[in-house]
Amino acid sequence: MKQKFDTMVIHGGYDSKEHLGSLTTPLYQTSTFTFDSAELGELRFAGEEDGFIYSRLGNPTVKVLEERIAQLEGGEAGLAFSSGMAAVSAILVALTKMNDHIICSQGIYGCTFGLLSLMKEKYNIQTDFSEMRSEKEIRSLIKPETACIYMETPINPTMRLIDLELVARVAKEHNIPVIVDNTFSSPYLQQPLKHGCDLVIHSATKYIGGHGDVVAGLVVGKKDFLSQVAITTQKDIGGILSPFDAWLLLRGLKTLSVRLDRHSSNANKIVERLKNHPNVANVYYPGDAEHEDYYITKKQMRQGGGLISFEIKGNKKDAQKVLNALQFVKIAVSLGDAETLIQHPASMTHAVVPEQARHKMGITDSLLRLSVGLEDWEDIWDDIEKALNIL
Ligand code: LCS
Repeated sequence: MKQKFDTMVIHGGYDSKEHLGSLTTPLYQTSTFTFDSAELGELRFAGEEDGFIYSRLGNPTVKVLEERIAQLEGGEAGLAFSSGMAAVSAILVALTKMNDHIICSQGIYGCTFGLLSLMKEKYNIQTDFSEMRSEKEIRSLIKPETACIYMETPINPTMRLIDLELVARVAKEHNIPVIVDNTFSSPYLQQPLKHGCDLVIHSATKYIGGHGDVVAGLVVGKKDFLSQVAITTQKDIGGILSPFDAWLLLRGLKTLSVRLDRHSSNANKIVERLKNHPNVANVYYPGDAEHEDYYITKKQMRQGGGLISFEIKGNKKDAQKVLNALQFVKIAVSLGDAETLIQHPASMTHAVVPEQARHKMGITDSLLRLSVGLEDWEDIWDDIEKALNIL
């Protein structure tokens, strides 16, 4: 019987019988693997015999993680990378060639935007940014050279959503692969492949790891495609995950569901209070029934998750004042950790995005992004409320 999600986060891809009965996945902290004979070495390099060769080409600890994330996303195969950006860049390099075209969500993590700008500069790969609100809007952007559709939903940091089924439907008509950066949701809250998308990317640095101690990336998709990526862009560009980081992610994953339940319930309570605070202008949270895109949340997300963005009544200096007044909520980029983190996207995660493009994305100077942690929500709110009260 196919295991349920909460069982797969703990057991997926691992059989203790294959590892001397070790309950937890052993850490194969090795750079290389010995061959019993020269001939066996030759067969392994030729792909005619299963087995490990060298840790850039595959490692048993990393392999368990790749199988587990594939199961959790409901995909055929997984691939692990040294960072979320290593995953994003490997997939975009694998799917595009010079003079191609990409359709991307109107709103994207700052470094992904930076990568798309680099690809335009170096290889004349043009990107059209789109809100992807309707089939018509997406269809109007498709060209013969459109190589892929790339999106985040929820979008970092505006928390706008995109209807996965709608985009996948249009893309299918034209045979264009759809890539979804699922970092903000994790597979517990949203599984894009089930809605017809082709590839899922994670900055595993965030909810997958969950403890703020790893930088990593994961991709899930079709086996044939990812096997090709493994022996081309991943092997030759080389942004592979270390065995120890894979081991930390396997440990973090075991509590994914319980962590996300708590992140979401804490966030729900903070959202209600933020909405009623006199110094807060707008609150953006996918689990809020008043969110503009709530109808999409209901279609494709289990819960709202742990991230809230909100605009204060004031300017950039006021936003910075609020951050500086916090006592235990930490000013830091990254998200999905046990600790509550807050940052100012316009001057931090999205500072690399030119001002005009930033405004198009909806990132104002008064916007703050809060990654609600696992602490007692009353303590989190107490700190935030006091900081807001100084305005
Ligand atoms: N995709 C999304 C949606 C992200 O938020 C990030 C990092 C990445 C990809 C890249 O992953 P990394 O290479 O860092 O593992 N987002 C960050 C953020 O919002 N604050 O700090 C990093």
